[in-house]
Amino acid sequence: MNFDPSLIEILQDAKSVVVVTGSGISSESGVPTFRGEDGLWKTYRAEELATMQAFISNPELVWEWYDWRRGLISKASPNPAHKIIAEMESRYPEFLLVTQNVDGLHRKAGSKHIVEIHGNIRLVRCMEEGKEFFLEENPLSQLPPTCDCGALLRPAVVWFGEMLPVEALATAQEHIQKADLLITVGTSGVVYPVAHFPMLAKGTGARVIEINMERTPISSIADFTVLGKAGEVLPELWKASL
Ligand code: BJW
Repeated sequence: MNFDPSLIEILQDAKSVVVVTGSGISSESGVPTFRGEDGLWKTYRAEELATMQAFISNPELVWEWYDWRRGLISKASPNPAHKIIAEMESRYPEFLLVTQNVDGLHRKAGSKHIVEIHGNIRLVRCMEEGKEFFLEENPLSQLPPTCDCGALLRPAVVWFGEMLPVEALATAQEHIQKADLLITVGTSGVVYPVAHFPMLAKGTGARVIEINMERTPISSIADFTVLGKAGEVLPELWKASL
């Protein structure tokens, strides 16, 4: 792969870096994305399942979707893109990974400075008591699963119309405001508030690099958009910048 020399310079000169990832980074690990060809489960779109309204009207259906995804995720391994991002931590004095993914693959790859801004699919929350804990049973023997107290359990993830975890959002925003480089990888850039992060970074003078298979709304403000598979582009880009 041939890269523009100024793109490589940006990677070499950066001191404070934020990487924002979306489901596209895990597609090469066998985890489906939300939109596009991959994004349908049965006849449902993510927007129809990832809501409290959907859960209240049909918890079994929503849990069936999560149980299916939990199964895929439990068998998935990090790909070269996850591994390069884990390596990035030790190169930059300031580094934060903000992932919208709930699959835990970044942690499996070794990332430590990470914010899982939409939660984690292995975690569940009691609808009555609010307590959260890891539910490792896979597949689940009972759909929908219930808490010891008898109440319904829900996946501890962020659905449409719900607030993102306050601390996670604040950490992400603080790092973005002092970053000199923000890199997005495998996100369509349509789901807020994360979709606003590249603009926030531009507003405080940072450079923005996008890696995606296709152009997205982020492309119009990015300094560079590199089209291709994250698992192929990131290792090449990283090697070229060493
Ligand atoms: C590759 C590749 C490869 C493929 N290599 N690339 C305006 C301002 C602010 C808010 C809103 C607004 N308008 C509407 C809202 C509300 C809403 C929203 O954003 N809606 C939009 C759809 C318009 N946002 C919310 O409700 C959020 N909360 C909120 O704003 O709270 C405040 C509030 C409260 C009450 C009322 C109003 C405001 C919460 C959003 C929660 C999103 N949750 C989900 C599910 C998480 C749990 C789960 O996993 O089940 O998060 S939905 C889904 O979308 C998931 C993802 O994290 C998220 C983003 O998707 P992502 O990761 O970008 O995936 P895709 O599929 O869209 O894209 C994949 C990309 O990868 C593609 O571009 C491919 O090309 C690429 N790709 N393979 C590189 N190999």
